[in-house]
Amino acid sequence: MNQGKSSGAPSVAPRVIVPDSLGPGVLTIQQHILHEQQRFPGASGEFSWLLSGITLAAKMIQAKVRRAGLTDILGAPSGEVNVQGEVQQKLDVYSNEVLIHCLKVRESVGVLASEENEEAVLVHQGCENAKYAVVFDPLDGSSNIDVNVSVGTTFSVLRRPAGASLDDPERWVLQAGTEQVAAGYVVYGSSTMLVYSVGNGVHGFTLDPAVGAFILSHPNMRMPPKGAYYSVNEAKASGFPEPYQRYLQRLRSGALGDYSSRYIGSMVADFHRTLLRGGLFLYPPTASHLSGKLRLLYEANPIAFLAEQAGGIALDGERRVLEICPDNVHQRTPLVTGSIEEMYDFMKFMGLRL
Ligand code: AHM
Ligand code: MG
Repeated sequence: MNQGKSSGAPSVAPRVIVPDSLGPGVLTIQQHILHEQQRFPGASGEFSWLLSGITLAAKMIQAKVRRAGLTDILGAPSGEVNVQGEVQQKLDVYSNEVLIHCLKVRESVGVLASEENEEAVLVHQGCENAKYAVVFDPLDGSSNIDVNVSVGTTFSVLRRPAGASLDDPERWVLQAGTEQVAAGYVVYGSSTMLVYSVGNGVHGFTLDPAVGAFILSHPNMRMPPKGAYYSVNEAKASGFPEPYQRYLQRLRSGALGDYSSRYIGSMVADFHRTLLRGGLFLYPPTASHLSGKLRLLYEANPIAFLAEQAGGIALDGERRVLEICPDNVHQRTPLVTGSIEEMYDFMKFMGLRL
């Protein structure tokens, strides 16, 4: 039989269509990231590899969080405080170590900055060619750790600025939130969910503990245009600037609709509800934190990026959070974020035009 060897035609591998009975219904976060990467011509896969470091860390942290009451991981190590002067919990310290461990071996990562470390640190391995900095709060909602209430992890990925030297890691991270190339959070709640964006919408993945993979459960998340909840630490309201106090009175008055309050005290969990159900999350300036309590780079910026990507708005009370040019790694900011209708109403009430 003529095998076609003499014709000179290139041999063509027979085309086999592999049946996929699961169909597109089961998409892991790794598959999703690879798919997103195809949008960037010339993408080398480094970015996907970086994000897989975050998903690995998230799985390791959630495993510890899930067993927290069974192991000696609750509470504070003797007398440790972080750079904010706040008591560090053992889980804070563990989560920080896990993220550093999982990210520092990614060659594309040059600089890491964390709520738990005083300075932005240069990652030694492979940083000559490194393209990215990653900033994170390893475990947000520390006051909730010991009482079995949802906590989270927030992260933001920034591109190395042109000409930024290895001697100046701060320059890598002191960038406005508009420069984020990816941002997201993990919420360790009734399930573990990772929500992220690379600037092409917001996508949510639920960890399937039986499989050990984050599975796409919430594609193209959109914040409802209006909600029925507002979320703020009302116990501190007498220390809020007076316009905020009057605005809360407006929300309670029913002028904008019938609202209930919800406040968990873990920003990630409070924002996650706001993303799914709409409404407002506020952390205004207070008597003890005149610039607000939340940290700009690794708390407010990722949340603001996701809020805008999902069709919401995020302000520091005066301007877009994402437009703030930081001068300090641990800089704080007020944060008001939520659905478009409530945020327009807030802006009108405060006399803001953006
Ligand atoms: P943390 O990083 O020490 O956990 O602090 C941040 C948390 C946020 O998750 C939350 O929104 C806020 O602090 C709660 O603060 P408060 O107890 O003052 O309401
Ligand atoms: Mg924290």
